[in-house]
Amino acid sequence: MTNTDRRYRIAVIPGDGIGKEVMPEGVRALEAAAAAFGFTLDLEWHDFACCDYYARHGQMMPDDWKARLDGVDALFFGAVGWPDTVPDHISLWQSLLQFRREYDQYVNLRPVRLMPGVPCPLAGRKPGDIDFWVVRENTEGEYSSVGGHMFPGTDREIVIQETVMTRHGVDRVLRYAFDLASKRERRHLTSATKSNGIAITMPFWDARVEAIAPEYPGVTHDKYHIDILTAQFVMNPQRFDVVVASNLFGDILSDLGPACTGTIGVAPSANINPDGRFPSLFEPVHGSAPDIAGQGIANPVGQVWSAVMMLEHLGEAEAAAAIMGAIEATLVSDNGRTRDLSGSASTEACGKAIASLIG
Ligand code: GGG
Repeated sequence: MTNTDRRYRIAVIPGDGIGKEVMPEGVRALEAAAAAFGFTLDLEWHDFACCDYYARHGQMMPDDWKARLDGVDALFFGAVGWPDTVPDHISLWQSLLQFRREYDQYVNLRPVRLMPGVPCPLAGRKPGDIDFWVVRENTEGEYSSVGGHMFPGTDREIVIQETVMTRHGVDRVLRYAFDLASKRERRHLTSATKSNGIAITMPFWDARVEAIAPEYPGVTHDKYHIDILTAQFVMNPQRFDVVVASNLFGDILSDLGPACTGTIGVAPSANINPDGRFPSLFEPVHGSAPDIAGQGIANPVGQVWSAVMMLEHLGEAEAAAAIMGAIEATLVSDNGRTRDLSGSASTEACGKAIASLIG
């Protein structure tokens, strides 16, 4: 979707905790790429969708947030959550989940790739051995917040929460995943299920996989129950190519995958509205990490790699590839690795090392 004038309006939303620390490094890489490849970024920084904003206003976002973001080409997001101030279910539901749902970002695309320079906790694996995508359904499923809480605080207390799966919602994310698999060398799709225990929604999900598979005759597919699938991620991650999953299962798998390849700190994600009607959102997989926030030691690679995914989405493929090359060079260098990768670089030093290699 390259704009003819190659000028992009980007909403920059650092969010909470280490989101505020890694975001400047994501922006540093973007600005270096814009200078080197001749496009213009109009970066609009926003202080909402974070718990500081909640402390001041009693809500995570202004009522007119959509008007403020009207016309942006993409959202570049950091992390959300500061449970000491705002319960997690409020901070997430009033920010990130609003963006995903209101902008119909029904695909959450998350790579799982063993990168050079990143020590793999699984013995004997080298870069190239593990390289697959998790496609997470992103607007319905288990994260639908349909249910009720009755008789709170009494011994008759009841809580009910429903999973919502629509044929429209399931089919479109499955087609996206099959389509992605059809463009890859191995052309294989794995679907996460739990149809033996979750006996209404998951058999429906499985049946939609079988209904759509014939549209993609070149793609092989299989199904795994989520429990054994998580075990296979640890034991045999090299067998996967594209993995499609419901909202909850995809959330879990896309943290587990990067953990199996060394660190969640490098993992990016794209929350995509594939039809382009609404802007897409790019963010690292990791959260706000209150345990290390404020120390300047967070790994900024997940944020910078999210910038790569954003530039690919905007049609700036050359610039995206240049940033990716800079990330890879930094990960194998002596001075650019952060502590989670057994290095000693600060967040800023790692970001500066990446930016210096772009161009
Ligand atoms: N940058 C990602 C982030 O802030 N994640 C917080 C979180 O809890 N996310 C849950 C989700 O992705 O659904």
